[in-house]
Amino acid sequence: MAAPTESALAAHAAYVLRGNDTGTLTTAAPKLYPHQWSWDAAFITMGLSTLSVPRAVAELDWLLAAQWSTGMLPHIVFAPDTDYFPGPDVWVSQCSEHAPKSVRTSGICQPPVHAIAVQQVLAAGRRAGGTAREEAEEFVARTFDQWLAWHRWLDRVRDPHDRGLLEIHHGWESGMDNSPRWDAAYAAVLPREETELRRHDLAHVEDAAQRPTDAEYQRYLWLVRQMREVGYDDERVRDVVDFRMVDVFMSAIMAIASDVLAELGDELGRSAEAAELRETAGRFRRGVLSTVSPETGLARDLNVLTGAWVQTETIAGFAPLLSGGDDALVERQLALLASERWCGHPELKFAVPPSTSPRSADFRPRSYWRGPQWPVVNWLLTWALNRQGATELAESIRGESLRQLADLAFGEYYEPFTGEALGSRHQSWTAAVTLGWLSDEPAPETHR
Ligand code: 9WN
Repeated sequence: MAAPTESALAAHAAYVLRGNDTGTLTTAAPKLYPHQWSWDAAFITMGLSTLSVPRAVAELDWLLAAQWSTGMLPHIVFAPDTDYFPGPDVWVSQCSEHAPKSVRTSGICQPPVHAIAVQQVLAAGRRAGGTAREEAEEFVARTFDQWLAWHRWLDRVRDPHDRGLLEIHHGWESGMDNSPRWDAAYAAVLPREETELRRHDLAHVEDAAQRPTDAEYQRYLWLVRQMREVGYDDERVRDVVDFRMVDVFMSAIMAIASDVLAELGDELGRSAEAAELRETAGRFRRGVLSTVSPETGLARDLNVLTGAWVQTETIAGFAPLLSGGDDALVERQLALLASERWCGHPELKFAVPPSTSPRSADFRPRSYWRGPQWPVVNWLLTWALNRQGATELAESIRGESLRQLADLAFGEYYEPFTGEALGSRHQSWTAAVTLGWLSDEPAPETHR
């Protein structure tokens, strides 16, 4: 089959987003994920902003309407009457006085990529001009305090010791659910009671091996139960939960998103808040750098309960490519990312980073976050690389990604050697990042 033209690819991506639009929220995927997910919503908004600024604004407004009074943005905002497991009856968000009354949500969070999406909406509005510009500018001014509250909550609740590192209480919070990053921590989660599993997800993939196992789900559900039993109280959760990990990739996102939010604060004349956010960004940038292994040059997660570093080679090790702060390390990581351990692996169908290095003993090419390539993560990387001036590698990953996406499946993730789409088809954030890459301005002069 001949590769589609860029405009045909864009039209297909737009069609996917339109198809997943319920009128209020865009579901993460048509069947597998029939609700709004927090970090998906940010990427989806970025893609929607290339089509319609008002629709993009509506997506984040829907998410913000579900913000908890503590400032937390929940990882799922449930749409009514669908068969996702675990659904609102398992989470019971209303057991917390801080949860929104108008809608059911989960009780945990996901990586704070949202400020990046807000900035993209503003840029799209300004490119379009007229009412799109007005609407985008009004949106930023109207919602700035909510994004600030979200960042302050993460800072206060998830980094109580000011180390510049965020703590998570569930693999789902990382967005990389069954990554080998979490294997050692999950091995120590021993459910004292089994939960009845209603695995609707398995009906929506061709092969159950592409999804986490039942044993993994038992652990996932046990943690939900521990948090639910203390009403998702921020302080008490820390005392009872069997999973407490420093997530270095999420911490790098916190650094860069705080910088972006500071830039938005500057635009609004909120100089005190902008200074506060830059201080936060600097602290998280240093926090990420403090985890880097001198031997491998990769950043590492940390088990808060045992003090053990996570040694496995996953894409999260490249957290400093997002947050920067050490030019020599960034150069080392750029060379590593281009090497045979990653994008330069000779058997890859498309030269884009897999979620786990194919040279790692933990690598599984078809299993979710254990090896497949995730276009959404690769878009985030190219966005950050461009911001760092590493335009050459960014451009190469962008070009290879668009070749990967030319199958028009808009897969959730891809088998690295065969290029086969896995997981859900018509995944919203995959369509969104396709639109994002297609609307990129030509790269400026290459610095690296
Ligand atoms: C659990 C929606 C979400 C993504 C996550 C991805 C997957 C959910 C699941 O789907 O997680 O949150 O049911 O497996 O791992 O990153 O946000 O696309």
